[in-house]
Amino acid sequence: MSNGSVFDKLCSPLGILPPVLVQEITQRLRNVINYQPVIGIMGKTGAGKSSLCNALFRSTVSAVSHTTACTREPQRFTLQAGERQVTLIDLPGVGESPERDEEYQALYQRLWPELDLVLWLIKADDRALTPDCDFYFRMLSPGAGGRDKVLFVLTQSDKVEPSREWSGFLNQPSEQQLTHLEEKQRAVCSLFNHPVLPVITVSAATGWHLPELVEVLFRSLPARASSAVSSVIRPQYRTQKIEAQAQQDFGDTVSDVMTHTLSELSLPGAVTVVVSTMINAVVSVARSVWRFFF
Ligand SMILES: Nc1nc2c(ncn2[C@@H]2O[C@H](COP(=O)(O)OP(=O)(O)OP(=O)(O)O)[C@@H](O)[C@H]2O)c(=O)[nH]1
Ligand SMILES: [Mg+2]
Repeated sequence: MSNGSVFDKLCSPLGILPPVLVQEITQRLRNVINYQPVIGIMGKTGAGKSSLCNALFRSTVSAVSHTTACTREPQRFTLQAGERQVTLIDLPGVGESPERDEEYQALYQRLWPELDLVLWLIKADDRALTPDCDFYFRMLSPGAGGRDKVLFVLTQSDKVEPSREWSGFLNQPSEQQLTHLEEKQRAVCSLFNHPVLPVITVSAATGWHLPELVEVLFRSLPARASSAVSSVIRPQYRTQKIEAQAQQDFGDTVSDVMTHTLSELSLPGAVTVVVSTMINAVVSVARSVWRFFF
């Protein structure tokens, strides 16, 4: 079956509505399917941004904006899987120089609303967290929102002291390393004033804890974004659990979009029952055909 005929199937319960409304809802459903999530990757230079992205996502990463003219411009990359696309934005600048901080902060404040989620990377053995902290608190003032989309990731965990104790055979930290990692996690929690999302420890080079990071990533993404992201994640991390989450989110988004569109019409009570039955029918088809689109 082609994507077009699957889409027609998805829209078939809409037949009871007036054509103008069918057209409106059909367009909004197309937008839900074609939604292009944007994920920001923040962190000092050398934190491991590129390495983590290469470890998590399918390798079809292509730069869409070049920084030849202006190194201050964040770089955008498009991840493509079939018709689905996700944009990654490399957000440099943390700790680069105090003079440039303000400029970056203003730039990122403008960019922030566009982002679905931000992975904020900190090297697990980095002792100088002040630049990250200053940047975070200056850019994201309390009450202004935006902190809820930051997912802190402690990277390069295999390098944490005593680094020679990392077990290559078991691909895991020693007890001593684990203790240091847990201390670092607690320190980050407290320094960043208890972030909304959990602080995750990973090693992109060895793959340690990447499945855990992917799980948290999918729990943290807004519902509209998880399906497209599931298309561009490396196949070994696209587990049944991740698929189930994305599928659920897709149904929820379809339901929200339809409910929102129809609520604008202030329909009479008797019609509302018919309409909500129809919404349930579309949502049920949406979940069952999810795999065709993603
Ligand atoms: N041992 C180890 N090395 C890592 C890991 N992740 C990254 N590295 C190394 O750390 C260095 C910096 O990694 P990058 O991924 O280039 O860091 P980046 O944040 O993209 O750096 P910029 O592009 O300069 O901002 C490279 O030499 C990587 O090979 C890891 O999990 N373990
Ligand atoms: Mg890089």
